[in-house]
Amino acid sequence: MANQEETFDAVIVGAGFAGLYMLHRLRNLGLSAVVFEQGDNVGGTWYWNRYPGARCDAESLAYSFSFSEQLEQDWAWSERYATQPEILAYAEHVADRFDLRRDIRFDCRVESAVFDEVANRWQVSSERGDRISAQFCIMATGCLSVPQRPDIAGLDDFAGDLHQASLWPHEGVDFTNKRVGVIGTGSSAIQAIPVIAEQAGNLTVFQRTPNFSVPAVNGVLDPQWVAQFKANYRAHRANHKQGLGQGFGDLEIEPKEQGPVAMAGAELTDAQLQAVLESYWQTGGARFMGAVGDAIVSEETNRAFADFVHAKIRATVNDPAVAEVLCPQNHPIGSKRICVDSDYYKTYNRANVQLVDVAASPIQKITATGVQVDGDVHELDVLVLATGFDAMTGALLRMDIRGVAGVTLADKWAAGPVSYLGLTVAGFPNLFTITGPGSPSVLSNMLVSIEQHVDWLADCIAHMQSQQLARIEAADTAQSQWVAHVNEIANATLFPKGGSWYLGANVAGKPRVFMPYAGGVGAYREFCDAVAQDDYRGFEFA
Ligand code: NA7
Repeated sequence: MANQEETFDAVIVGAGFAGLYMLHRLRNLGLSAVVFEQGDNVGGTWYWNRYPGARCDAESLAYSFSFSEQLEQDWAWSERYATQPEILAYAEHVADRFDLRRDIRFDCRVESAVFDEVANRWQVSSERGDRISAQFCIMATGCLSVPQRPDIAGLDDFAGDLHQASLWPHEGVDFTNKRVGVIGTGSSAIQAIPVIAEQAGNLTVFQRTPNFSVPAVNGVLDPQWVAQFKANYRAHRANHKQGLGQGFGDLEIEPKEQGPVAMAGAELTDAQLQAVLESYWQTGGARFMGAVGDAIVSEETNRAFADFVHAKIRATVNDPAVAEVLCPQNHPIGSKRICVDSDYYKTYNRANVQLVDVAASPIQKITATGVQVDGDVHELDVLVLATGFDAMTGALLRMDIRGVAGVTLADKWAAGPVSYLGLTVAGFPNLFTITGPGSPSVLSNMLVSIEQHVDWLADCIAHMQSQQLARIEAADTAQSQWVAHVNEIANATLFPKGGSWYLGANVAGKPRVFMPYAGGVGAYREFCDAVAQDDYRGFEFA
C-alpha cells in the first residue's frame, strides 16, 4: 500500500556534498525540506568509491566547504590530497555539525518525479513508497554516480571475486597472495593499481586506452604551513571562486591568482616550454595542464605537453615495449580527464605486474577462471572492474522525471542534455540540477561549483518566497542560447576530440554531446550572477 502523501517546500535528491549544503541553506531560509538518499549514509561519491587508493585529485584545502569559516578552521586535513575515508569522515562531520541527518531519509531511492501543473508542485516517489509533494525539486545526484558495467561476454560466469571500483565492499578486499586482474585504466584504476600491486601475489592490468597521468606529489601536510594558509583562507577562497581556471587555486601561503606562465606555447622557446613543464611536473597535480594558456586549445602546444609526458613514461618504465603501450597516442592530452597518480608508471617495473594491451586484441570473454584475450585465459582469483560511469546524465535519467504536459526528461534529452546554465531545463519548472550538464561541474573543483550553484539557488528561492512566486521556468530561447554558448566554447577547444565520458562516448547509444561548460568557474559565476541581478533574465515566473 502506498504511503500517505507528505508536503514539504523542497525535496532534495542525494546526500552528497551538494545535497548536504542545499539542505543547510534551505533550512536557514526557513523552508521545510527532505533529502532522499539511496545509500545508508551521507557522502555520495565518497560513500560509494572505496576502492584501494581512492583519494581526491583536488587538494584538500581547496576541496572543502567555504561557507563556514569555523568549519574550515576547525577541520584538519592530513594530506595534500585527502583519502576517501578522510573525505567521508568530513562529510559525516558536516552532517552532524549542522544537524542535517534528521531530514535525510537513507536507503531511499527516488523512482519518479512528476510535475503537477495545476498546483505548481512536484510529486516525488521513492521505491520504498514515500510520496512527497514539494514546490521545489532539487537534484543533487552527482556527476559520477551511476557505475558503468562493461558489456563483456561471460562476466557473470567468473567464479572468483568480482568487484566494481565504484561499488567497493565496505569491509575491503584482501589481495594477499591473490592473482588479481583490473579492467580499465582511468583515474580510478590509476589510483588503485599501485596499491593493489603492493599487496597482490600477481596483478594483470587490461588496458584498452592508455591515459595521461601526472604525479600527485602527495604528502603529509605540515601543520605550520596549514596554519599560515588558513590565516589567508578568505583570499584563497576568493581565488578559487573567481579565478581564470577551474577553482583549484594556488598552493602559496600568500594567495595569488594562478595564471598560466604564458598564454600560448608559441610565446616560449622550446627550452623555456620544457622548463615550465618540468617545474609543473615537479610541483605535481592536475594544474600541469594550466602551465600554458592554450594547452587544450592549440594542437601544437598540446602535442608538446603530450611529448613531454611520453618522455616521462619512457624514462620511468624499464621495459621499452611496455612504456610504448602506456603512451597515449589517440587523444589530445587533457581531452580525457587528466589522471593524478602516486607511482602509477613505476608500478609496471614490478615483477608481479603485467600489462595486457586489449586495444589490439580485445577481451574475448570472461570465463569461470579468468579473462580471455587472444585465445589465452589469464587466470585470476579477483577481478576488479574500474570501467567508469554513465556520467552527468546517468543519475537523472534513471529516474522517471516528467515536466509540463507529461514530457519526460529522457525525451527532452534524447539528442543530448539541454539546459539553461546547467541548472534548469525548459519545460521542467521548479526543478534544479546542481552541477548539471551545461555547467563547469566535472571540469572544475566540484566543491567550488556545488557551493556556487547552491548559493545561487538559495538566493533565487528566497527571491521567489519574498515575491510570493509559485513557479520558475527557463525560457526556450534562453536555453537555446546557453546551449549554443556551451557548444561554442567546447568547439574552440580540443575537448571534443577526446572520445571521453565528458562526451558520453563511453556508454553505448549515448548521444555525443560535450556536457560540461569549459569557460571556467569565474566567467560562469559572473554570468549566473548577472542573470540574477537582471531580474533573473531568461526565466519566466508565475
Ligand atoms: P573512466 O575514466 O571512464 O575509465 C574507465 C576505464 O575503463 C577506461 O580505461 C576504459 O577504457 C575502460 N573500459 C571500459 N569498458 C571497457 C571494456 N569493455 N574493456 C576494456 N576496458 C574498458 O572511469 P574512472 O572511474 O577511472 O574515472 C572516472 C572519474 O572518476 C575520473 O575522471 C575522476 O573524476 C573520478 P576506454 O578509455 O573506454 O578505452
